[in-house]
Amino acid sequence: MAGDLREFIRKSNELGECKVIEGAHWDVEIGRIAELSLSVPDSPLLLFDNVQGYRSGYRVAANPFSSSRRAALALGLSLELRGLDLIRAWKEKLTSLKPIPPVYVDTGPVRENVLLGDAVDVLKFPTPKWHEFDGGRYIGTGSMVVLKDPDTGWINVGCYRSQIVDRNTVTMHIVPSHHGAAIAKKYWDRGTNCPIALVCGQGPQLWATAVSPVPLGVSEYAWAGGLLNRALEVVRGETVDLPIPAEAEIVLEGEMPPPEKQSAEEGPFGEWEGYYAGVRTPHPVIRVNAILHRNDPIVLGVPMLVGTHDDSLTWTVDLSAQLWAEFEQQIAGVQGVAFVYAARRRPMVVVSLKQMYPGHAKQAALIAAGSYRGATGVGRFVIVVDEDIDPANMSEVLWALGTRCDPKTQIDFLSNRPSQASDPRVSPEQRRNKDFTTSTAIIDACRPWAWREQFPKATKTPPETMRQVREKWGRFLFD
Ligand SMILES: Cc1cc2nc3c(=O)[nH]c(=O)nc-3n(C[C@H](O)[C@H](O)[C@H](O)COP(=O)(O)O)c2cc1C
Ligand SMILES: [Mn+2]
Repeated sequence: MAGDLREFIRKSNELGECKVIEGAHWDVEIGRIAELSLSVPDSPLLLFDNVQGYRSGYRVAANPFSSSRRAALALGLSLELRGLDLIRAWKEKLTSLKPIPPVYVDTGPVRENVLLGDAVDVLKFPTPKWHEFDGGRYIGTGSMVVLKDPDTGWINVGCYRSQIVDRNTVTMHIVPSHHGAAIAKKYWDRGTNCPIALVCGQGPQLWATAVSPVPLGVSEYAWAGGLLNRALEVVRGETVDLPIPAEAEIVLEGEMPPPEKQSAEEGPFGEWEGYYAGVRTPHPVIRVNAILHRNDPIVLGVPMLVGTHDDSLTWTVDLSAQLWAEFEQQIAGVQGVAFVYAARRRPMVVVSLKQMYPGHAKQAALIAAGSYRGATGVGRFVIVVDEDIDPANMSEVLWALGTRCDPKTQIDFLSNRPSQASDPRVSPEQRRNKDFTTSTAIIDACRPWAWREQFPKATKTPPETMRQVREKWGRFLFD
């Protein structure tokens, strides 16, 4: 399994899935190249070197998880798995995962360069302005933020974006429902600054964990250790008492003053939904007191581009598997769960269900809509399909929708559901009232339970039979 970011890049290269691109400009060009690359499936990791105006060796890695094989590599799964098989394998692994707490070591590559005082300059790194109308350069996209609960000592790691303000100031953007927001507030309520470390470039397990709905009170570091099958090595921060991954690329250490004391304009940013929906508003800042970085550091960039194909498959796979695991705690019959990348993942989820009793489909939909792992924000469409439909195959899902769903009787609506400022469909009036809510459609695209036995038989050949046909005849068609 790949440990740090460099090992992941090396292994990606061995798979023939890494391209080095030289001479691109940080000002929108890197973002556009990364977006273009996502127009084909299973595109390579892009490593930008010799970025215009920057030293050779100071690099940006983009589209890290834009192929099934690299998603499997990151999650420690068999590289041949794809689609629902990949989601299933990850669900099985995460439900048996045993967290392993991190261990402190004296030093590590992250301490190859320790910058303090006047030497602190975040502009040293070739940080992209990712999208044309972004309000600034975002050093924190594929990043992770380390915070400590002042009451319990619990260490939380989450991915929250960060924009450069000046050489020693960056912004911090944490959605109020996320763990990081609750921790920062505890410091601010006491009138103190919140110690923080922003890691820009870390191994794939840490990334996958930072963006995963790991339960409250469980440290993402321990979760990543479980995933690595060994304790993650951390060093103590130079100016903050926080654990820092020993093999991280770049770390900004600092403090977040209460926002009423200091804040800075943030945004707009090309949001994950694919719009500049959030306006430029004051946000908390990190006063950067120290920078640690490796020689020839690599900024990991995951700006959530709207490509034809997924640039963060690990995230899509994890969200789907987490919700599937949640189902297994609650009801029988669920055959698979998949968030839909093209609908920007969270707004649309498909659940495949073997119906076993009246009302089963609606119950499954409500669980998907209501669980923390399924519905932390902008959940707009829940689609339930029968067990013969692969929820990760949109062609099959649309077949079910087009042929088994009577819209008037099989679609229900919920209202006042959690959304957030990045949601483009929050109306101007809602936005003024800070009413960040959405409605949700629950679409039952299953054969109606009451007369399912009379539902016309499908013409589609079952997969087992088709496998036999492929074995016998496939070579005439596909070789
Ligand atoms: C590329 C990417 C960018 C993200 N940016 C943010 C962000 O700016 N703010 C935020 O609160 N969550 C953001 N998230 C979502 C959180 O990282 C994710 O929900 C995570 O589980 C939160 O961790 P926590 O529950 O420990 O706070 C982002 C996720 C991804 C994949
Ligand atoms: Mn957390």
